[in-house]
Amino acid sequence: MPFSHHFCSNTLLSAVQYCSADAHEGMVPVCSNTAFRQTEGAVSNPEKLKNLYELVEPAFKVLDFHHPHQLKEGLEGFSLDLPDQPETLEQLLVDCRDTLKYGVSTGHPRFFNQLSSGLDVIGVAGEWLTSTANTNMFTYEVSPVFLLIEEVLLKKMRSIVGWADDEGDGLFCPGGTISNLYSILLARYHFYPEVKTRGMGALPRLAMFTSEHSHYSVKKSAAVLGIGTENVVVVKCDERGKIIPAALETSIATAKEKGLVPFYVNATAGTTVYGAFDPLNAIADICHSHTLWMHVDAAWGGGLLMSDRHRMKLQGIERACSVTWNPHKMMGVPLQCSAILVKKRGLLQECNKLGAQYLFQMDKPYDVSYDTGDKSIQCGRHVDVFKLWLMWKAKGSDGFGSQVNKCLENAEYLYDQLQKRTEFELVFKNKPEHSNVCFWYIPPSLRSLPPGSDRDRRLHQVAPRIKGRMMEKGSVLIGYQPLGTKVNFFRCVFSNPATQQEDIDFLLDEICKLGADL
Ligand code: ABU
Repeated sequence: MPFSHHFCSNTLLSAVQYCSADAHEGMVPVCSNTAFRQTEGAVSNPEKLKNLYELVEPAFKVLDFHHPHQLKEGLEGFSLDLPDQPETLEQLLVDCRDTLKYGVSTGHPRFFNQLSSGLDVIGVAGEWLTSTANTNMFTYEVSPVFLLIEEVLLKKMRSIVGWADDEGDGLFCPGGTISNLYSILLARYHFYPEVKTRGMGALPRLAMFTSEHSHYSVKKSAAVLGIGTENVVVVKCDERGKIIPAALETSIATAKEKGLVPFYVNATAGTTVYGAFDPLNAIADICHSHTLWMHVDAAWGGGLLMSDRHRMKLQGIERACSVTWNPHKMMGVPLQCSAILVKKRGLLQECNKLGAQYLFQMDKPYDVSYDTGDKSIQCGRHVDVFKLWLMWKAKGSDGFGSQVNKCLENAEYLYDQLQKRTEFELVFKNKPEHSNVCFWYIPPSLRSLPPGSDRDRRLHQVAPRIKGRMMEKGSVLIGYQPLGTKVNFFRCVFSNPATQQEDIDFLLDEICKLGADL
């Protein structure tokens, strides 16, 4: 049997066995019951997967926290130091086990800390096969199947966004920040192709627009691309965190009056903290009337396009010139998996092409348009597509839709509980649109204080202190942050379909326990 066939059939089972092994008891290997059912028909040993499903019990810790100096000093036979002589296989297994043990189980159903979470066994198998193939996405010569898989995925994602079959282009790249950076790079090149050879000195002073709740990668990209963070105009949002279209209009007019040249607007579909969706159609109208590039950062919200119940929240995304969509967030694909989708075909290649002759020879014995590496700002590019493709095969589009629905149902359940319980206050009253739920825990000592600066000062300290205790105990993990005038509050996000309502009840009870004496 050819090696690749042998590998393919064994990889899924190996991943199952790997995840089932005692040595990896710190991992939660599967998704929800729904995901299990979606997965069941796709592998040759459903009995094993069933066992994995039964392992989804939050009986172990989310993390076993140690300070950096403790890990550096070494713990119970676990040392980070590099030896001169080879270690034994037994020691390597201990090293693997302890790396997971002292890390964080982001697949745990009580890990609510990050937008990317969960652990999908088919995704793990995909990552494993990818590493075994150990190849590079720059040419068809070395990645024939993966490049065609990328083409199939990008086409499918563009059609889900709502673009016509003959429109569009795209790339998978390392994370949402880089996807957003591509969007600005392409917008600038679209309006000013001379920038590629003559640089920013040949251009007028450009201005770009993004909301106060948008991701910091927009400003970071402006810095990287030589546009400058001062030329990123931050537009006001409403109470819910959505950009105010009239404020965008005013900002564009003000920038023009100051002699700046607007060229780009970033709209967000699913903001990082509030999970807000900007009004895409209103933004598209403004972009159309001023001839501006409209980008939609749907890194977080893009997953909702997979759900018939929720995709209307992104109405207007089809009018964008480019879209960022991270399947490693809401779709539960193992990190990293992020796409930049571009409506104008050929722009990526024109903008980034340099034609290195040692890679992109034009006289190769196949259709060299499949050598897509010159579209990228990287040379070497990791294969991020196979795990997504394999998961899509295993679940179908409907399976992803069910996962998304489950996560948003969890968010609604948490929202309902917070409304019922007097120990908590919601940061904004509206029902969640995405899976983000933002709230304060009010300890007994603060409950009778009147609103004002003294209460705010004390409340600001509550979330970080609870988080510290939570990390020491390791029972659950949730993030916090201040935002604008709001003092530190918890942000709970759901992207792991393994999370059940009892995990949400546990979270709230645990916060009450950990914070009762504050
Ligand atoms: N790129 C945004 C990730 C933020 C988060 O996971 O909380």
